[in-house]
Amino acid sequence: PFLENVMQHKDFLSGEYNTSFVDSSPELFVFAKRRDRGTKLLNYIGNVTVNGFPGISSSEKPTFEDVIIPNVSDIQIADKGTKQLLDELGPDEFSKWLKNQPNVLFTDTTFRDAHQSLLATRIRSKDLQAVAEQTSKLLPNLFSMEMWGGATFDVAYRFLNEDPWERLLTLRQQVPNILFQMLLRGSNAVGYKNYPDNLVKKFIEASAQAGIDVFRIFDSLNWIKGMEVAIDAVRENGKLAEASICYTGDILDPSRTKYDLAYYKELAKDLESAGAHILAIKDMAGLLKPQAAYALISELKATVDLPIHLHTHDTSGNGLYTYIKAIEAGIDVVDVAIGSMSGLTSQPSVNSLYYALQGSDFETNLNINGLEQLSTYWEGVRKYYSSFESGMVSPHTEVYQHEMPGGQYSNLKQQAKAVGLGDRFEAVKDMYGRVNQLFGDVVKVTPSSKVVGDMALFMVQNNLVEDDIYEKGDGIDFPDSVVEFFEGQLGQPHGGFPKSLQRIILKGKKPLTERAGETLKPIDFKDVEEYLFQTLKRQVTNFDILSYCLYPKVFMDYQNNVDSYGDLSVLDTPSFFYGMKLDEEIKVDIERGKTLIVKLVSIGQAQPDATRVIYFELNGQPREVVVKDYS
Ligand code: 3PY
Ligand code: ZN
Repeated sequence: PFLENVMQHKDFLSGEYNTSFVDSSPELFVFAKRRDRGTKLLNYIGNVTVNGFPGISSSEKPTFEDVIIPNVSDIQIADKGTKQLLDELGPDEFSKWLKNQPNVLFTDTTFRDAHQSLLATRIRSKDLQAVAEQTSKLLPNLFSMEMWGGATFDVAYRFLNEDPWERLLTLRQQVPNILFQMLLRGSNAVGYKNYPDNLVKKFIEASAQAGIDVFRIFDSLNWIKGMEVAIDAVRENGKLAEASICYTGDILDPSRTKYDLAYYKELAKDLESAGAHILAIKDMAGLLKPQAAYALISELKATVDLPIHLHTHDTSGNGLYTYIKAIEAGIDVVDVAIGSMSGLTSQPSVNSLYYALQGSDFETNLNINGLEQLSTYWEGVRKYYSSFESGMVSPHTEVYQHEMPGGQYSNLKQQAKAVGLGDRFEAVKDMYGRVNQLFGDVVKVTPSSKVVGDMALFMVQNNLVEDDIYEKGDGIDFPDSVVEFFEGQLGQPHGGFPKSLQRIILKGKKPLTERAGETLKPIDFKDVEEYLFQTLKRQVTNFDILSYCLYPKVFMDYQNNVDSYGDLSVLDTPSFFYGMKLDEEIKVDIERGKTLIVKLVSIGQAQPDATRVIYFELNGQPREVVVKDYS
């Protein structure tokens, strides 16, 4: 292929060349990949059929009922939604419009936080795309759809073998009328550590270009310095900067003085000065009790001139009541999830809220029949993902004690299982609350929540209590995330670190007192591009460069998987997770108008080298692949 490329090159054809044009023409090294998509797909199906999928408990593929996709063929997409309004008004005027319009508006989190919190972020693009146009037509009055950020970026590559940018670009095409919202972890972007400022800026620019309109920015310690770079970058890109207060503690409890109303009012003023277009109250664990919501929102409305957007989780079961009180206090937007993807560690149900507001001054103009149809769709799809459910089946008021974010619950449970503490999760949860106090009562949200979780697991695993840390800490090797936290790598907590504990954990290392981003070396994106071009042997995009910078290993592993298995996003979800049953036949649309029909005929005996031959029919022709059996 190299020679073919050379011979077609314009300099070569014109005769005006010397050999240096080979060095200066990287496109010569871009070779069209062989199109053996069928074989790659069979390799994947064979492999997952024999070896299973990580985290999927049952080896036998269940029979799922067909999901019911709402029929919207005779509904036109509304030609004017919030997306058009933002494009027309620009972010500053849009923010004023939002504050002055009289209704409570809604963000649908079903495509991001709802499944991050209920199903370990495992919903695949295929299942989102199957209902995107329907959502856009049935819920044209939404304020926004949260559909990116948080853990979706990492999980898409790492566990789902798919490209999160492609998800965003495709959904953007399908939903032209509603604002797209993402969750951005300030200087941690969509990762778990601080990144250099130029990476955070470039990531925001690319996300805006790919279709994000509202950036909900937070810092995991409510440290404004950790958010400023991101707020400025969002403003420079002409998008909406929604800066967050992360809510922790309990403003109704006079004994918890660290995070009181005065603290939140100060923070709100600082975020307004930092350039926020919208103020978010990010109640990531669902700790904001109804009366507290009323008090907090009333006070903040009187303190800042910004529209306010409330986010909560329904873990305690009080989410709807909290929203009603917030609405009475004049909240502008609340985060909700479609009925069958709501409740528990997810957001409160929009279907329920619709009815709860009937007969009040705040009735909504949402289409309840549309909401019910979407709920039916998600009820069917959710069954594909049952292995990733957290096991929580009823509201847990204990969240008011341990204060664990909704998105962390199912994850920490998996982590506990992985280190052999599956049957001691009660102790882990209890320790989580105790570690919070040990650390001086900190804000707990990704990534600070992960630090508290890691320490809780570590203490339970090693049978340690608080006194042991103080008495024997000098001889204890603490988890990396805990050491980095006390080094100030995630920023500075309100009120500072507990000094004696910091000394014990750092063992002589000097902590940072400034923002990590100030001392991190800027990334040379040209270097990264060159490296990726040489390694992947193809033209690389800005998106590739960013993904590599954020998650180098995860991104390269994904590239290897694409090389072995091709584009797996085309496969239906049951087959993706469970493979195929004997004699089963599935259809795979690999591109528009091109369908593969795959039948699993038989699975050969394991050979001495632990391989098996898998016999398929592909479009009626016999085909075999050899896979390694890891059992
Ligand atoms: C995330 O950062 O992923 C969160 O959902 C925090 O609440
Ligand atoms: Zn959340």
